[in-house]
Amino acid sequence: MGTKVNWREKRFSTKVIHGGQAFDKGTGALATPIYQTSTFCFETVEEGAGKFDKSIPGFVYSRGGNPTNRALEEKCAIIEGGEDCVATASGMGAIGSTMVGLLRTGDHIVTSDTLYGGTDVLMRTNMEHFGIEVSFVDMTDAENVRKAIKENTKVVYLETPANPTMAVADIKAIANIAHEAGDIKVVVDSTFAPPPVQFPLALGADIVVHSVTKYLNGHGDVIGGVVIGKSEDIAIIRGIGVTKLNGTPPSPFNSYLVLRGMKTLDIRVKLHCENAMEIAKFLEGHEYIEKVHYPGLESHPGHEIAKVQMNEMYGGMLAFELKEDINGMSAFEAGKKLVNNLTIPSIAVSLGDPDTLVEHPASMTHASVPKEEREKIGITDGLIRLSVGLESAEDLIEDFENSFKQI
Ligand code: LCS
Repeated sequence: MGTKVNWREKRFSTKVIHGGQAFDKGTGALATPIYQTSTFCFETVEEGAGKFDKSIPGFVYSRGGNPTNRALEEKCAIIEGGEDCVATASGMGAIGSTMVGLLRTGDHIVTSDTLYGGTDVLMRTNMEHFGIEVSFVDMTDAENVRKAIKENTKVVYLETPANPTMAVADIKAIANIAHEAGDIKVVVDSTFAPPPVQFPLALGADIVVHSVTKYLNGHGDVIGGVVIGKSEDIAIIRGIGVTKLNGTPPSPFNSYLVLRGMKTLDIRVKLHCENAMEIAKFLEGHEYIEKVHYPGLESHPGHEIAKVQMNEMYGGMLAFELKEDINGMSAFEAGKKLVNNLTIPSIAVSLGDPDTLVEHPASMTHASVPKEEREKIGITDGLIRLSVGLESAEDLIEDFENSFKQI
């Protein structure tokens, strides 16, 4: 049965259900059990020694490995097309563990000027504490990466689409530039474009990270992360980052929930994309709207790259700005009124949930980015970010129409 099938050879909707999840050998349980245990027992000292030196496969202690977490890791490696994966307690745990695994004092990172606020703080402040140099570039032009690479560059780190401006970077072009320049790892945070929208490893990236909190779990009830790539890189990130320095494995219960959520990843993500496209088009056509940032719109500067790189699906995230001087109000004041009058979306950070979520990056997710930097990259006070959920797109559009009328 399932154990003999190479799920990697199957189509996406099949691998996302079966990958990493053969039925439980001990009991026959179809759903992967929650192995809620800290430690694992050995029949003999010899067996313990063998599991420690890895000559006998198996588990020793749940910080270093756990069967429920392992099922999640195997599933994620299979769906992203990577050799291996390590799961973490959060997306930041995945990013931080990757950085401490791959970098040493004196190394240099080239990263994007537009990142999730937490990652921006990690790059802008925390990396410096370890003596790691960071250059920030506009990654919408891959040539900026070439110009920023130095002799000590070890990592190129980017998000695409970027949180929250939806700026699109060309993964293939950036990976080619980095790999031509030397032994540089290209790390892509693909949280905004989960599979089956975007597959960074197939485009030449070395490592892909996800905040599993978002689309992979997809139900808004877990914080988690994953790092996927070549076995040798994942072994270092697991050993140094996740197991030792950070100590950030997920709880088996959370991995169980993510495995459960991922069974419907394919159909959920496609519906997020369809709904987002409808809402993006509606907003773009509204008289009060100045700009809609959605890679699926022809007006988006990264649309042509996104068409290929995002498999014509474009994701469930968008951002928009209202016009200045609507009924004498600034774009920010009018935007606040619009959001406060919506009845279906919840005002909350996070994304990728079945529920539509709306937030104000300048005062919430990106409040930690210095105002001057924020404005340079387009995180204006008037920018509103929408994580389009799985409700009826018609209901969401009606809700926006009603709310616009109340401005
Ligand atoms: N990467 C991206 C692109 C993110 O958007 C986030 C969180 C993270 C990494 C970190 O993941 P976490 O540790 O939270 O699992 N983004 C958030 C956001 O936009 N609103 O709330 C959290």
